[in-house]
Amino acid sequence: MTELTDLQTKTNPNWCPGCGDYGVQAAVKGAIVKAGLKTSEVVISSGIGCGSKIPHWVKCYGFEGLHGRPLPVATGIKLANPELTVMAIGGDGDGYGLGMGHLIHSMRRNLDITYVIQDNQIYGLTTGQTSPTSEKGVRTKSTPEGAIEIPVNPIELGLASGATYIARGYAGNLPHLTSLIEGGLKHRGFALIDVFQPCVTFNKVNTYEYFNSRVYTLEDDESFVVAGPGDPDARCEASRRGREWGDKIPIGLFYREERPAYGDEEAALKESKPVDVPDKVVDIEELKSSFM
Ligand SMILES: Cc1ncc(C[n+]2csc(CCOP(=O)(O)OP(=O)(O)O)c2C)c(N)n1
Ligand code: SF4
Ligand SMILES: [Mg+2]
Repeated sequence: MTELTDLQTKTNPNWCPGCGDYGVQAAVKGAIVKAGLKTSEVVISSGIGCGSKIPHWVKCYGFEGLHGRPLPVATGIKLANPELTVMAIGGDGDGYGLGMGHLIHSMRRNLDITYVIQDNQIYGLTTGQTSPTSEKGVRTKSTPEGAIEIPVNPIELGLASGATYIARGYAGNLPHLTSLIEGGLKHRGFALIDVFQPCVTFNKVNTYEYFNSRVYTLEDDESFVVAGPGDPDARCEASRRGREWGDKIPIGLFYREERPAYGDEEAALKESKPVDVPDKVVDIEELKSSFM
């Protein structure tokens, strides 16, 4: 049985004191333990950003790649060795900006991947520019007169693109976030988990105080039913709650659907897994000439 101490790395994170990424890191570790996974069964693929450094500080397999590219790497790992539990983790800039194309197609493919997006509504690592989820009008280094665009809505994006587990958590509510990530790890299919992750250094609007006075959990709202594919009214309600933003902002599981994951329907994977194909020495000249 995996204990939290098994996931402890030799070095500690260097995020700013109070950064929401500490909460995400703790929730990821807690979810791996609660899901009953061995450290050798889990891989975390990340992009580039403050939050994307997380593979350095969760002791399982990890790959910190390129900005916006955690999903192509996660896809390759999952299809090569479907027995692994694969997570992708990265910032809002990483996932909803440069990586947006990968995100949409990964969701409609229903790859069996859990994607945690550290949504601090800012570019943290590059010291405070607007991100795709920054609110309209917010003043940052890159928008001194205020952001002109409206933000991406992750919940509606997930619903429209075919993700089969769509949730939103908050780094300031650790038990709730842990259980959402645990649910994503156990879910067979693409889990999108957007996480409010305060950047205490560069986002002076969306702070812990801001979220503490606004967030409520859908699980505590008796009038809310988690939507599925066969219930159009509940799906509309999930979309409406996803747009709710102001004095009250919901967190929790919005939508869940059981649909075959991409790897389940790929004929080549039914025959053999790439990881099981024995290594063989390739004659590079022969290979090149076969393409001539
Ligand atoms: C292809 C490419 N474009 C731009 C960058 C510069 N860059 C590094 S991190 C980053 C944004 C970070 O913001 P986010 O993904 O939200 O992560 P955070 O730091 O907020 O956790 C950018 C633009 C890069 N490394 N590679
Ligand atoms: S800059 Fe922001 S996101 Fe990055 S470590 Fe500091 S508080 Fe966290
Ligand atoms: Mg960010």
